[in-house]
Amino acid sequence: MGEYSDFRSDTVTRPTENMRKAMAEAVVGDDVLGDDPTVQELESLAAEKMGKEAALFVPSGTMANSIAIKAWTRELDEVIVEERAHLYNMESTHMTFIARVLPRPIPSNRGAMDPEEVEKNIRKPSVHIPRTSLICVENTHNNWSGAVVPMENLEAIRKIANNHDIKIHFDGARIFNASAASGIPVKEYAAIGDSIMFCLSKGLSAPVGSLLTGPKEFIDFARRVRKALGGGMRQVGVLAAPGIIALTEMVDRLNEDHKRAKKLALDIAELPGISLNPDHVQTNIIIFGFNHPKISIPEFLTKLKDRKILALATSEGRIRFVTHKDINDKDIEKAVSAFREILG
Ligand code: TLP
Repeated sequence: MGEYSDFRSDTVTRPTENMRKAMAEAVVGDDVLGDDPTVQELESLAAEKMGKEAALFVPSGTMANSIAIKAWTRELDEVIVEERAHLYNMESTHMTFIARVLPRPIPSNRGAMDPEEVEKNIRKPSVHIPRTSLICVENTHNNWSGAVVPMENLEAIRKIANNHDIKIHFDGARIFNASAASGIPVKEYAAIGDSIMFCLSKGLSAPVGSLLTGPKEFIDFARRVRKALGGGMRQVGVLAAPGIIALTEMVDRLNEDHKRAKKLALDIAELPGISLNPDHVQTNIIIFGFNHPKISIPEFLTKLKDRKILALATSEGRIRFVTHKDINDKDIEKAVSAFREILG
């Protein structure tokens, strides 16, 4: 992307020098046959970091979520999801397409579902209606501007799940961002979920991959589902190697991204046409409403692009900026100047 400042997502980061070196030097085997030592190392590291028995390396966050839902449910079941959840809105309907279960979306306060509301939506057993078998939570919450969902809320939902013998799957695509922002160790968040997935290719800057973690029996089954979905990969140690660097070298810098996002939010919040509460920017995602008397969202994005700045419109008519390793202080200054110039 050269001279562009690319705020579209933290997925756009390029691998670090150490990652490229690790890829070149990775010892590999055939992972479908179970003998790629670099993948094994990454999976052990992931399981250890999350405090779970086992982990599975998958190509994407979407595949991790779809496998988890498939593995925890069966047809005729229903899954409680937060209404703006990524796995419900942005993953091409795998809940119905792959797991063949019904989503039951419920509203939230910036990603935190009211525990009473969750409990009310758990179905009573009946021949007429679906069985509630799973609750999904997400943290940080992408579509709530990267909000950190409070631990007390997650714990209250865990209690309810226990009382009703229901599993929890945790979409922790950006769990390391949540932990960096709140100071709560990732293991404590991970303990909320029977399973948790996280992504290597977002804030942690690896080129590809996510890890699904959970009990050994669940991961054994997940491995079969991954194969059935065509996600069995062979000498994939070359992709696991940068993942190991992501986990060992890239976690401690996430608060830099959060600080830059906050700075950008504070500097643009008062400009005409923008509706944004900078207090709501807790991590690296800034989502704001845009309603300008003279400029539409596509026009605004084009004007930004003319100034070598890339951002995305969300499906609900808002604009999203994301900070990451390849965004520095100069990119923030450039964006703020462009906003001022365009919006006046
Ligand atoms: N999010 C992407 C896009 O929305 C597709 C992004 O740019 O933020 N869970 C969460 C919370 C996510 O934000 C994403 C990706 C996923 C799951 C899916 O991961 P991938 O893109 O690897 O399938």
